[in-house]
Parts: sequence; structure tokens; C-alpha cells
Amino acid sequence: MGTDEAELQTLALDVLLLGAPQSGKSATGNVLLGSRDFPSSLSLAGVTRECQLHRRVFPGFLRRRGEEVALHLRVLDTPGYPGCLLSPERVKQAVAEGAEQAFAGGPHVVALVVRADVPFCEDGHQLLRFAEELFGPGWKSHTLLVLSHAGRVDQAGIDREEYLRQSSGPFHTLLASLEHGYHFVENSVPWLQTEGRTLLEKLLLVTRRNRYRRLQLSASDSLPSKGTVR
Ligand SMILES: Nc1nc2c(ncn2[C@@H]2O[C@H](COP(=O)(O)OP(=O)(O)OP(=O)(O)O)[C@@H](O)[C@H]2O)c(=O)[nH]1
Ligand SMILES: [Mg+2]
Repeated sequence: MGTDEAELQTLALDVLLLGAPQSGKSATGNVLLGSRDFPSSLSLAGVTRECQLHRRVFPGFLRRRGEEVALHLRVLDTPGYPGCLLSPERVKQAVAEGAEQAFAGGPHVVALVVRADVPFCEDGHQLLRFAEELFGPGWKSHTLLVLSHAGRVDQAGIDREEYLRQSSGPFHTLLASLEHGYHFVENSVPWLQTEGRTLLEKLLLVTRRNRYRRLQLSASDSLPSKGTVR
């Protein structure tokens, strides 16, 4: 098989997870990979202290021109922002370096993980500014809002879409500003791969709409350098 042919039969998807501490970033990464590769647990201190990359190949994930295409998924997990133990500058530097090392040219898509069951307030604003500082204003066109803890909405007996329609303030503004919308996940389910499949498909759709262009990091002079990080 020639290189061109091999490339036709594979599809790369590089996903960057961003979110506040304990929002469910690592658990969402696990759902995407269908594994428990990323350490994920309840913690007051925050679990993920540095970026971590995991990958998985899904043979025959989709069909193209009658041929099976394998999905080559890479997921970069990151420390939460704004963090409790690491300074904002430290997290920014870690994420910028992690993304640069993991993905030549940047990720295809950002999964912005936000808890569906808690209000989106000042921390949320800081998170959005963080994404903008990392990638510039173009970040929104490469981002899918991933609403974790969806089961809490279900348990309250509220229809998920209705729940979002009732939102107001900063969360409503965020929702309205993201052209690719949102996706609910319930990361506590035992069948990770089933829960992850629809999320993967949505992330691929975002990537396809962007014609597989990557999201480039902002020029490094607008990001903290090692010497300036406390
Ligand atoms: N019920 C429920 N629990 C979740 C969900 N997502 C994450 N959790 C739980 O929330 C806690 C934190 O999840 P993590 O995946 O470690 O979150 P994180 O954002 O990676 O956390 P840090 O690395 O500490 O920033 C864990 O106990 C998870 O099991 C979800 O969708 N539903
Ligand atoms: Mg984590």
C-alpha cells in the first residue's frame, strides 16, 4: 500500500481538553478513548498537574468511498484553569508547551469541559480568557462545549435541552457564541466507548467543518516564558 493510499484509510483527530479543576476533563478523555488511561478522581487539590497524552486507534471507525477508515485519536489532558495549587501563569505555560509538543501545528479541536450541574461564574470567565490567550479569537471556531455531569440534570427530571433553554447570563452568552454548540456527557457510565462514540463523532464534525485545519497557538511572545513563570 502506498503512502497516499494509507493516508486515505486513516483519519487523525487531535483533541485538547480544557476546563476548570475537577470539571471532568480527564474523565471525558477516558470516555473518548474508551479506556481509563487518564487518572480521574474526586480531589480538593486537583488531580492532573501536568499535560498527558494518550492515543488510540479505532479500526474501521467510518467508511469513505466504500473503504474502512481507521480513526487515529490523540487526546491531551491538561491541568485545570484557574487552578488552586499552580499559578495561572504556570498552567498557561504547561498547556502551551504540552500542546506544542503533542500536536505539530496545534490540535484539531478543543473540548471545553464545563460542569452542567453548577453555575458558570467568574472562574468560567477566566477559563474563556485563558483559551483566548492560548489561541487568539479563533479558538471558538475550533471548540465544542462539553457539558459533563449530564446525569445530574436527568436525575432532576429536567429535559436537557429545556435545561439549557432556561440558562441566562454568562453561560447563555457562551452557549450562543460557540458556533459548534455543545454536547452533554455522563462520564460515570460503565460503557465508556458507547458514551464516547457520539462525542467523537461531534468532534470529527467540528474538524470536518474546519476542513481539518489545526488551531495554532498564539505567538509565543504573548505566552509566558519559563523565566517569567512563578
Ligand atoms: N457523575 C459524574 N461524575 C463525573 C463526571 N465527570 C467527572 N466526574 C467525577 O468528577 C471527579 C473529577 O473528575 P476528573 O475527571 O478527575 O476531573 P478533572 O477536570 O480532570 O479534574 P482535575 O484533574 O483535578 O482538574 C471524579 O470523581 C469523576 O468521577 C460526570 O460526567 N458525571
Ligand atoms: Mg484531570
